[in-house]
Amino acid sequence: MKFHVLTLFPEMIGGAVDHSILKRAADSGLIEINAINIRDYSADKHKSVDDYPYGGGAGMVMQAQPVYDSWESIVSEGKKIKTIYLTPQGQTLTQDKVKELSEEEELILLCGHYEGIDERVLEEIVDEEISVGDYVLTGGELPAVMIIDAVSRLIPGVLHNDTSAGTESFENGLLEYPQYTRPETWHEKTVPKILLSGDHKKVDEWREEQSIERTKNKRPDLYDEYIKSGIQ
Ligand code: 9D3
Repeated sequence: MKFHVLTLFPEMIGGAVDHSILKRAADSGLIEINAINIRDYSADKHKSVDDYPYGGGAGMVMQAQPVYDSWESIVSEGKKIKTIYLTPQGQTLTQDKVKELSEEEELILLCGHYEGIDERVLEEIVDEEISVGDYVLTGGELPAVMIIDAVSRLIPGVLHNDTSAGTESFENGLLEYPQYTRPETWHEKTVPKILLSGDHKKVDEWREEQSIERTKNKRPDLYDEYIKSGIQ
């Protein structure tokens, strides 16, 4: 999967994905990250990319031309690549959406800054708008990294254990069961006896029970969905 990120702060993308799992995925060619500095496409000698909003108001608006030209530099070879604008006004990212995006061969992630981007270029290039939740950030760079992270781990070979991406939180609509490792006693707390029994069937049943109980307590909203889904 190739991720193109259109941004005024390309170092925020490179820095965040140059570690551990994503670094290994990039090194082994499973993912590729192409961070493009929109400022490199500025047409004026001062390299400006923003201007005052027509109609007045606070702040600056990113101009259509450098955004369009940076986008055009990616799609000029004629291929159709889904373009996603990261914006607080978008649909909230979900695991279902992440799964859908992981089916694409390439993605273009457009990050906004200042008071937004000239609407006319958005009309021409954006296929989908995505938010990462109802809170206010300074720009779309961290959301772009979140999408890269969430999508990459669904690509076969990116995670060591290829079953682990499928059997965890949100996959069946339940939270994960609690985990324990050595020592058997820590701060006077012991590991649940059943996990030491070696009875895999019993262990599986206990874990499922714990998942359901946890979801009921910690995420009653997910628990309601789980009940309504009828998959118990
Ligand atoms: C002055 C602009 N704001 C009016 C209240 C709106 C605004 C636009 C852009 C506020 C923040 C931002 C920067 N955020 C993002 O670009 C962003 C974002 C976010 O802030 N929250 C959740 N998801 C996302 S995706 C992109």
